[in-house]
Amino acid sequence: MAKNHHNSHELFQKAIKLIPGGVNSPVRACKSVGTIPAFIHHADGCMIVDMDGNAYIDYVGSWGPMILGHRHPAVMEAIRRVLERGTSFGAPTDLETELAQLVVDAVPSIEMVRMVNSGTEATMSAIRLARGVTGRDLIIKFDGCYHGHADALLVSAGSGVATLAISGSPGIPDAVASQTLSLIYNDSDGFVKIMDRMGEKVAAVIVEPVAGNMGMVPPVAGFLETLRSETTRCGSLLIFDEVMTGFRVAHGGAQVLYNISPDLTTLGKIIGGGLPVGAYGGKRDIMAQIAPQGPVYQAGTLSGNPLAMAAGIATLEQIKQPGFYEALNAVSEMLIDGLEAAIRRTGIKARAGRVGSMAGLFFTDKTVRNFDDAKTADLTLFSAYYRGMLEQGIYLAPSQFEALFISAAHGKTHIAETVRAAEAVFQGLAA
Ligand code: KE4
Repeated sequence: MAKNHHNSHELFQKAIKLIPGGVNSPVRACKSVGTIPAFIHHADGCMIVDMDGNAYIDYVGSWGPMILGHRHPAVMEAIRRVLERGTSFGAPTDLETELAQLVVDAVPSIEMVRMVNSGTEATMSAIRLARGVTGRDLIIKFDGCYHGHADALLVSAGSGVATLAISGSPGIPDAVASQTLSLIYNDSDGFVKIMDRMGEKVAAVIVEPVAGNMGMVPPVAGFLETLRSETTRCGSLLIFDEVMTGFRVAHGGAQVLYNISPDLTTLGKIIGGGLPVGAYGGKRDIMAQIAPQGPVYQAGTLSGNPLAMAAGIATLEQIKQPGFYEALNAVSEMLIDGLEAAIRRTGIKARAGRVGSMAGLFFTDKTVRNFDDAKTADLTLFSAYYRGMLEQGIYLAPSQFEALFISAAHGKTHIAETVRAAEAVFQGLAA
């Protein structure tokens, strides 16, 4: 029986009168998949429940933070405990140092770290720091990679920009946009050619070490190594944007998985356990340039917020337990194996893949290595798949250019149900 979305419809009609597009982040509007957003009432474990009482198996996980699943007891207890002390002080607390230590212990390239309130703030600050440290202006990013909505980075971006086919955005001065070059992801030769020509002007190269904002696209062999060697050769900084991959694809992030040591790393999502947190960190001599220790200014009223720190600490304490990633990756493998079997059985034109518990499904039979490849995906087919899966009780990111996230709360029964639903939807689409 078709799900009832009456309350979500009513709430959306109210929201669009007061909030642009009715949402506080564009991709949530579900415009590209032809539906209105389900307004959520609550979530628990791997399940999310909307305002009409419809329950779904959740593969968005708040776009990555909920690696433990929703309302994990340790996270909820940590927030309750700190709540008794207050909500915000605008002064240092022991909690910030505790989370900083957990990050430094886990991420090999980070010796010092600064907390901010979002991934955008983290990448914006890392870019400013790289420009301040090198005295150079030019930034290199890659088409389809999304690093938040700071002016310098909102060019040829992925995620919502790709979903909404916004090429950059009005409001970004040419003078700013011209200082950012966007190259082809996984194109090592093209990158070397640019660095040969202008490497000495490049302040930083920022990359998603596993792309998650053009759909999930892993680095091809040698790509990250080339970024590392060329930036070292040219005196530019290499920034790994691990807002999505950090503590997701491995405990130490993609830099551990691929054994690359960036100069700066940006983090977010998981380190906040669902509360607003971002962070940037790196070698001591670089981070020492940040105010008030150094001259590069960056600040934030709610940076290091005690509740957010508590949620992050509780989350990182859980995921550092022995066996956490092995178990999470085993369940993730089950999902991909199941989807691939369903694709074979139904003959639907689609490709599934994963890095750790960050997964992707492209509606194309082409191997996807960059944004142009990703754009060969059949968006009409994806939209029908999205709507079909929602009706089957599976909650996915409403865009072909996003990733799926599996949490520790996803069990074998949830995966089996997801694969069953996908096969049923594929059958209908392939017919
Ligand atoms: P926030 O400013 O949204 O916290 O983080 C920006 C960001 C930076 N870097 C990477 C690699 C990211 O994936 C993100 C944000 N991710 C998107 C999901 N694709 C957030 C979802 C949204 O925009 O609502």
